[in-house]
Amino acid sequence: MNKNRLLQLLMAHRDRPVSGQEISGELQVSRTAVWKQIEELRKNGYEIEAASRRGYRLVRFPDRVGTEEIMLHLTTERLGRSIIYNDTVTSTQEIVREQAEKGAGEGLIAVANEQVQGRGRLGRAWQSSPEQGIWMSLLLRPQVPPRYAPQLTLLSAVALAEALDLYLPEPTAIKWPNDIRIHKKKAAGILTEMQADMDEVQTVIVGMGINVNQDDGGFTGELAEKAASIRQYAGVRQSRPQIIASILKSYESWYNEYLTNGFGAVKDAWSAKTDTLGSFIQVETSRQTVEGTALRITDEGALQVQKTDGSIQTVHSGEILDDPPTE
Ligand code: BTX
Repeated sequence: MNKNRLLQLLMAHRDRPVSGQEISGELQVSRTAVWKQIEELRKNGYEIEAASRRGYRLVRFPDRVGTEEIMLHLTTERLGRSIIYNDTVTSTQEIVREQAEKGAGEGLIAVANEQVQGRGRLGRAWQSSPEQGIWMSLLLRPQVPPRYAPQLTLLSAVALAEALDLYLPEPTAIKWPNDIRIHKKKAAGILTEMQADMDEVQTVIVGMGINVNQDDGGFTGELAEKAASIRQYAGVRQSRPQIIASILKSYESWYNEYLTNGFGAVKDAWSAKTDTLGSFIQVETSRQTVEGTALRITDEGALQVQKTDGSIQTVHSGEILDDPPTE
């Protein structure tokens, strides 16, 4: 029997018990098979009430980010329809990269409960503690020229920020290019790694790290000042598989929009959701530090900065030096 179908049935009837007979009729299996699967689910941390004669009721599901838990919430057509879950990995980026090299298709995701070598941009480390967050990588194979890579970076930020807003009392803001912040503290980061030949992108692996359930003591060292979790602002623990499903839903709809109509709507949404445009910034690029007012995003996805001498400089990638967090 498909465990997932049983779970879906129980999920759909969380307000009342479903009888063993009803389940066995619906799923075309024996009542003994139903009972065995219920036991199996319980072993995996599902709390299922069983009232004699009346049936089974799902009371609580575990906060696991396993394949079944994600599938239970997933409403996408393509993204996340193939899932690789591991409890502990070095980095989910590596898992997807290996699969991409073997020819895996667009939409594959790798998710882990913990990363021991989670990484950020420019070789920085990304803290990925067990149970606390979403550590996930997504494989894309867009047929676009490599110079459009910054557009995908901005698209990822829009998709992720919009999904996280569903769980927060006030909206997140994007810091160029793709930090998702709450009160200027980083709640999520995105790492976009691309492989391309001269004129076409081969693979893009989008790594998303989202702080979900850390409490006030959950960040230590420099992160105590700089990082935030959804729980800290939402007030209660959040369901990670549900958030994953929301992210993939939002991502799929922005990605479809982008592939069909181009970068325009993404650019507008990003520009409306950032707190970078209009601010005075210092951007460190690989060659220099550019200082001035962040003006706009170009059609290719680069950032234009107006320097104090009035000249305009276009920055394709870099890092904005930090402004202090607000409470
Ligand atoms: P980034 O280079 O913008 O941010 C890295 C910096 O953010 C670190 O130097 C540190 O100051 C801070 N930082 C580290 N961990 C956290 C955290 N948990 N919350 C807030 N701030 C933190 C951002 O890089 C890209 C992060 C992508 C992470 C995903 S997780 C799934 C995938 N696998 C993987 O190894 N990386 C990606």
